[in-house]
Amino acid sequence: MLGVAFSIGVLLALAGSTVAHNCVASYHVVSKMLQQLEDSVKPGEPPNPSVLLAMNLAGAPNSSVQNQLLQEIEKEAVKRAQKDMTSGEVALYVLALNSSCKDPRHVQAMGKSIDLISILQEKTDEEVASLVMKGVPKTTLYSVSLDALSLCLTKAGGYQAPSVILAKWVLSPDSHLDVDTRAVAAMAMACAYSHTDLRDVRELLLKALRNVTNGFLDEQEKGHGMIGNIYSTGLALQALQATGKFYAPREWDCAQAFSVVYKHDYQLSMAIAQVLPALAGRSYLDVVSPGCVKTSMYPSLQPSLSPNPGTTGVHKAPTIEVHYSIINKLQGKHFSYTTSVQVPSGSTLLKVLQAAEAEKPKIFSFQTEQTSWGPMVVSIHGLAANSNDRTYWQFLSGGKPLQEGVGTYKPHDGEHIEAIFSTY
Ligand code: B12
Repeated sequence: MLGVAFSIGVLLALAGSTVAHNCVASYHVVSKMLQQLEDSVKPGEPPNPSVLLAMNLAGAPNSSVQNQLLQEIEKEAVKRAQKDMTSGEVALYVLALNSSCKDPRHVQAMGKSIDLISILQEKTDEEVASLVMKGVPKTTLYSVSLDALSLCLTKAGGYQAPSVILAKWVLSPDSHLDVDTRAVAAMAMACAYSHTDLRDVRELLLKALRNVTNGFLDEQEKGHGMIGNIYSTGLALQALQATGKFYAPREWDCAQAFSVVYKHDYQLSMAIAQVLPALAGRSYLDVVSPGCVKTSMYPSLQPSLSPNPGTTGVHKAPTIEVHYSIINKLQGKHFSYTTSVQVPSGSTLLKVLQAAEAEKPKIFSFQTEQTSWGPMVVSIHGLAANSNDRTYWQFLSGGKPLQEGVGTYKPHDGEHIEAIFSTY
């Protein structure tokens, strides 16, 4: 557990309670999540810049884990940024380095030095060119939002064009952007708004920001605290933390939104990393350059010596039956296969896919790739997702898309899961 060095005033006001005070969660909640993030950092695994960013925004003490993560991030950037990273990944690396007071223009590792800002500018220009020529970004509008946000926060050029494009998408009645994308776009547009003098651009950004933030407040009211789903709510809360002036004089009932988040037991470090800044009263907009992170509401949190909870005894779970279909009506030779497998109750969907593959390997073969959200299914029955033609394997239950991936989702007895080759 992280604990102890907490100023008496804040401690008295917050400790022991899970109620939001001025849109800041209790110390208990924040320190538990920080501990979960710390525990997620494993040597030898690809570093996650969102985790470092969240730790810094939540005011984590400068621990050896953070330093180790920072070094891995610098190494990974030098190794992969130019050739293998998407624009959004580079943007997250820039935010993480900035939040650790490191200059992204001079990232040094393994005897080499790279300028991550120029790389980000180049990759953002490619996204903008694709949007202008083809009407879709090279990757996704979520990544373009991260690009614009990151360039704007580092006061580098190249954020205005993507911010204007994002504003137009937000305002277009048929664009249907998901909550996650609107949230990051709102943070990017809020940054661009405060750094531009052009009247037309400011007016457009203002309109888009009012649209997104009021839309979130409406969705929260309808969803009794939830904005989108439990995983998008964190980013929406960050956006609402940072954009108060765009929905004023309307008030935000942050306690209602926080209470939904408190009830959920987030397990994935990526999910925690997106919600934690908001619970600590911060957002990605608090990464400032130069200057790292704006002063925290929380004084430094210090690690205590409490041991990790031990593992409990293993019980043999009863088995459940899950029906599983794979369907391609999109590309090449169409196919549709269904099977039923028995797995121990409480198994993840990944276990179902593995059981199906073990029983009928010629039909239900599949491949995954490790990502920041866990294993992503990238190929089934030899048919691979492809970012150039914007295809992916979508997972549904009862016709509705799952809100979790195969590594987390736990099907129930008799459930029918479909994997459908789709476009995004
Ligand atoms: C864009 C996006 C997608 C795109 C990615 C396309 C691309 N090539 O970029 C597509 C449409 C393919 C996609 C698919 C899915 N997604 Co998605 N996606 C996002 C979104 C909006 C942004 C991700 C991103 O670009 N990050 C920025 C880049 C720089 O970081 P990155 O680490 O390189 O991003 C990669 C991973 O995020 C990965 N990815 C995207 N979604 C998912 C979902 C899972 C479960 C996994 C393991 C990986 C993964 O693809 C990105 C590009 O390679 C996030 C929102 C969020 N809050 O993060 C949801 C989000 C991550 N997705 C989610 C879900 C549920 C899915 C699906 C399971 C939906 C479904 N019912 O099928 C599928 C994955 C199924 C599978 N095959 O395993 C959830 C995950 C929640 C959770 N607890 O696991 C999120 C948080 C949205 C939400 N609020 O519900 N997604």
